Amino acid sequence: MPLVKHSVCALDCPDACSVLVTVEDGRATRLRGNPDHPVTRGFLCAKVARYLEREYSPERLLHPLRRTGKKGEGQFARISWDEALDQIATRLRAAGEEFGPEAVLPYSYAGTMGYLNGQGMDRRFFHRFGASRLDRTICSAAGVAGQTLAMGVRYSTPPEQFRDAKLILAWGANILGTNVHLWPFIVEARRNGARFYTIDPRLNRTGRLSDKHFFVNPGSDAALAFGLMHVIFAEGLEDADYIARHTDGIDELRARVASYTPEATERLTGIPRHEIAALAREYATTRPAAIRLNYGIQRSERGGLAAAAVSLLPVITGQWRYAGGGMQLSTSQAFRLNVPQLAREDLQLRSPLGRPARVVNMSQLAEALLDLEHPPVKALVVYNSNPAAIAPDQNRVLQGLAREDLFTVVLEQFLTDTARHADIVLPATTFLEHTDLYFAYGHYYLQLARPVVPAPGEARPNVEVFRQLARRMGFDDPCFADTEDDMIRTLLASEHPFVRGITLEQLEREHSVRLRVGEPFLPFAEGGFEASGGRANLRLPDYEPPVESRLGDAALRTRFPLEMISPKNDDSMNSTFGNRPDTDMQTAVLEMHAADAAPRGIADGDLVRAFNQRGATVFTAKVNGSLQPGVVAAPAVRWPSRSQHGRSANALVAPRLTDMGGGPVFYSCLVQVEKCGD
Ligand SMILES: Nc1nc2c(c(=O)[nH]1)N[C@H]1C(S)=C(S)[C@@H](COP(=O)(O)OP(=O)(O)OC[C@H]3O[C@@H](n4cnc5c(=O)[nH]c(N)nc54)[C@H](O)[C@@H]3O)O[C@H]1N2
Ligand SMILES: Nc1nc2c(c(=O)[nH]1)N[C@H]1C(S)=C(S)[C@@H](COP(=O)(O)OP(=O)(O)OC[C@H]3O[C@@H](n4cnc5c(=O)[nH]c(N)nc54)[C@H](O)[C@@H]3O)O[C@H]1N2
Ligand code: SF4
Ligand SMILES: [Mo]
Repeated sequence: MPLVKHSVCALDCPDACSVLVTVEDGRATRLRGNPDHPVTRGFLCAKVARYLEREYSPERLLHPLRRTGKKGEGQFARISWDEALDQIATRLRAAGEEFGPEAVLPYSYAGTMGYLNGQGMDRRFFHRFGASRLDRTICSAAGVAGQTLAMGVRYSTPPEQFRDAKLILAWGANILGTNVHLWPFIVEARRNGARFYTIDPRLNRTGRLSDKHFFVNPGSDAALAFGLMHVIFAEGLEDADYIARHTDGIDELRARVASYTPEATERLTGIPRHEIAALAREYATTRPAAIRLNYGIQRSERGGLAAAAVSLLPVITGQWRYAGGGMQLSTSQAFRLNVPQLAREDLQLRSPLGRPARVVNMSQLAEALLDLEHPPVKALVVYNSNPAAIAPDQNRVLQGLAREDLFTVVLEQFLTDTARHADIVLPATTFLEHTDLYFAYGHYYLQLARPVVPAPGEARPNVEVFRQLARRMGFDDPCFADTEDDMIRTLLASEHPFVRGITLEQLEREHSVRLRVGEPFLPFAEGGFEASGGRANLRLPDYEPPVESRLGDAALRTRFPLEMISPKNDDSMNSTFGNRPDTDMQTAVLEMHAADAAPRGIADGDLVRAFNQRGATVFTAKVNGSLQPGVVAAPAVRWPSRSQHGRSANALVAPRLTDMGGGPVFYSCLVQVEKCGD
């Protein structure tokens, strides 16, 4: 008899879907979206509907491996778990003894969004060891910093409330591609008369279905937000009462945006002046209006300011007063669980360092591996991430990973390019095979998942690997013996009103539990900001075009005149499905405008080389109307080894950091493009 079991999609996606798994004779045979979940609503995205191909792929890693060939070659021999863990413990201990514990660097991101396997036993282990601390900036750091500057606290409009909006702006947000479970609420709103606009340098699937698309120059969103505010103030369309009661610095904001006339804003953003004025009026006078801001806007040099400036629009217009108004960037901050106790930062004081270790920014992995000296990074432990594909400045990252004196351990499900550089590869379980508790960044439901199928071969959860390593290192703190359930109870031991009273037993029964945020959730209807003495902070720095942009460094632009963005691929999850044959270079297209293709002798379907001072990548040209002249778009992340030239888009991306938060600048990247020789 087939059984239907509950799970949760663990991929790095705002939707955190509730999944129903059909299991027959211990094997999963079908995945579908839970029809009873208020956000999943019975469907999964196309990429995860096919997840069982990945689960049962013949390419899954099943046993620990030791490298036998050169780094990157992919030659390995099978070893036992005991041998693997002994060797890792010996090498980490040796690196710590010779260079100090900070010579060990963990590198992880969101391969799984589970708390336990993503930020649980691993954190405890590295804190107790005294390893360098990783600043996990690769995705959202600039946006977090910008929003915090403006609002102090980052609560968001719940997805369900978008159905009540009369105007929806998708701003740097490819909803159909990366957040598809918001879409049904937008459809419902439109059925009730709402208008839906997109603001993006690229006309993607979402833009094609919008009522109006605004092509914005990459990295100029802060200028656009200032330009909209200019019109709103000039025409007296602001909510003066809300501003007076809940904000600080209105005079400074008025002064800041005074020069952002529609004409000036058109020069900076590329959006015609009359459209800027019309959008400002419509946004300020339509109630409620909701903004779906996504992290696409903050992967540029001015990304922090962009997030801060856009965040002030619903504030100065009082849109937060209404259900169906406000803004959503991320809902994650409302998950006020006891994360400090899960991660046990206090263990750093018991490490040989006796103090918090140095911090290494994950967006500058190349610098960390090639330039750090006191101490150098001598051992790297990678899990839930594939830096060879996803990190900026790929050539230098690969050079760092190839260092013969670097001891690298990779916990993985597949032999990624990063794993190919490992000395020891450890086979990891998938979300269908281990217990975890999940937050979300696109809704307000906390979810529990138990294993629904057995792990194949000798694959183990990250939690278990770090528990075993702790034992081998002789860490006798009782927390290293915690079970998964102990860790979940630790997380739930929080007195915050959003989570107080949620128990493991309730999660076991209900699988998905809404945070106690109220329904509707109106986080700022009566103020409640935490930026400037309990108010929103309207004092923002001025905008400047990114160095790598059409209005940036003129000398650089003469050599590399095109702005390259590399937004998310609809068919993948970052590099996670990079082993699928259909994510190879056939689909690695460089989209460009005919006005840029023609003078270079490039026709649709030609092989082209995009290059700059950092590297080169080969793509198939796709000449279409998705971009304005001067902008080209590559797929976000492919495995370099699966690329025609051995490099993917990140070989072109600078190691420069964003204006706030120390994030990467994936979408501020000047390149030249030429046709490949015959
Ligand atoms: N299918 C799929 N889904 C995913 C992912 C994936 O790889 N594939 N990745 C997941 C992850 S890690 C994340 S963080 C989220 C991200 O979700 P999104 O933020 O929606 O995705 P991005 O592609 O990063 O950026 C969104 C849009 O921003 C646009 N953009 C680029 N530069 C600018 C700019 O300067 N201004 C403006 N206004 N727009 C700009 C891009 O063209 C893109 O359409 O998606 C998650 N979901
Ligand atoms: N050019 C460009 N680069 C980008 C972006 C872009 O838009 N453009 N987007 C950036 C963004 S927003 C992000 S978030 C990063 C994403 O960067 P990463 O977080 O590194 O994302 P993935 O490439 O999906 O790699 C996750 C890996 O974790 C593994 N994994 C999954 N579950 C588990 C588990 O339980 N245990 C272990 N041990 N491993 C597991 C998967 O097999 C996969 O190889 O990429 C960034 N890079
Ligand atoms: S990737 Fe996102 S949309 Fe797809 S199943 Fe997972 S959570 Fe849902
Ligand atoms: Mo991300």
